[in-house]
Amino acid sequence: MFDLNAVVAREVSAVEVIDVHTHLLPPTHGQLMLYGVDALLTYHYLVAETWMVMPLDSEADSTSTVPDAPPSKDEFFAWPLARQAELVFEELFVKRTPMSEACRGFINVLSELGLTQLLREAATKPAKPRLDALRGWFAQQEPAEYLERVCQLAKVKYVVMTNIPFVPEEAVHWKLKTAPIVSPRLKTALRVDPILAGDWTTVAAALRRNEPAHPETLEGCKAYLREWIGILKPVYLMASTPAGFKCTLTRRGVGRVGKKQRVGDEHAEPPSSAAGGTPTGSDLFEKVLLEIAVEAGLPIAIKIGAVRGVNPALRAGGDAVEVADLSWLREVCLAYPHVKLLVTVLSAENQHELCVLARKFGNLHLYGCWWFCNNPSMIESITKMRLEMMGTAFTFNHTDCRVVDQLLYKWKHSRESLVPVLVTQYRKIVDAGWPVSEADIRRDVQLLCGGSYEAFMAK
Ligand code: REL
Ligand code: ZN
Repeated sequence: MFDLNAVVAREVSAVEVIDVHTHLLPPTHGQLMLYGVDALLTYHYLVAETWMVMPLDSEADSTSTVPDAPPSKDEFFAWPLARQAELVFEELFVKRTPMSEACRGFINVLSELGLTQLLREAATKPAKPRLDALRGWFAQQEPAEYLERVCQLAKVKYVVMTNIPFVPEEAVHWKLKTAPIVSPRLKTALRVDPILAGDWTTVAAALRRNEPAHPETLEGCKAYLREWIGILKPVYLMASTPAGFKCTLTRRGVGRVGKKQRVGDEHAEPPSSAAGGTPTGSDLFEKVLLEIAVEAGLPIAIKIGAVRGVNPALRAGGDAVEVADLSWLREVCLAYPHVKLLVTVLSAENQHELCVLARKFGNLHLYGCWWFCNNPSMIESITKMRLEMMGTAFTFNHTDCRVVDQLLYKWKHSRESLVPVLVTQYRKIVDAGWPVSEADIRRDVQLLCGGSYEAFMAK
């Protein structure tokens, strides 16, 4: 028998991964493609960690004339990005040991780029600004080439983006005469959170603003999604659920993908719409998103368990987690057997139940260790359970990167976590008498890192 540990480590480090969900945007989106030292340090994970150690807002005196007096959160966010980054670096890397996963990630990004020496110099400089030399290095990178270089270094075949037509600054890039040149490393996904959130104000505003405008009705909403599917050609539709989300189905989705859905049940109008009110998230999910998914033959990627804006002052860093009730998901899987659902959950408590559901429904594919679960200890325990319950029929991880360079650390850390878990599982099979070959290991690693996702998408 070959050296199991060495072969698994070799295959995991060599595999070209598919990153099934990120927030990266193409170079043609200009400033919206984030990369470099300031974007890395102002990642909301690090900003939230910084505010754990800053004085309380009430202690921060905005009128203080003392140089370097601590800012309030609002002042901090009003600062130029470079100044915010200097503060984060000072608090988390200079005054303290950069112990957390996100801090280690920043160190590893620079190490992968060969910039460790510049980082050390930054940390030992006598005063701020500490990061100018690093800033200078990133300023020399040409965005499109840099994206390509990072993908090669991180061994990422392609990433799926998050494309949000509801955000005007993003939408504008897709409506230009010269359409955005999307690198083959970037695939599109149509993100529609306001629909699941039942945020009719945002939806209606987008319908009005769109050129051409669409009527502010469920039909108008479907027309809007059809138009954006035409523009983006997404690989899937995606939404995260609002806290406490439930969907009460009023119809049975017996339609096959690519065909118009047959409506089985005549009392189909949601009570709120029937009463002339605005539709709920449940209405919009059923009567708009599921219908469009059936019609366009597109999977829906759902992210469950975030509680948005628990501390609004922290902006993107202010979201938290809840244990979600997944009973509605069970109903949807059953009622819409031909709609493919890619699902991830945020709470540790929901992971086991989701594994069970994935075993029950061939139209549910489980992907990634999302956000607060994307730490080695969690990745290892969650992946161990998934291998035990699902074999290789799931997608091991996604990065959720917002900054291009993060691909370097997030995949490095994920690969590190996968090796011991796989080795332990293989050992058990080998001990039981099954001959695991090197080719088996290569195939399994490929399945876990994108192969199972592509097989599911091709179903
Ligand atoms: O796609 C999402 O809903 C989340 O991943 C984001 O809202 C979140 O801020 C993200 O950066 C987490 O990793
Ligand atoms: Zn995300």
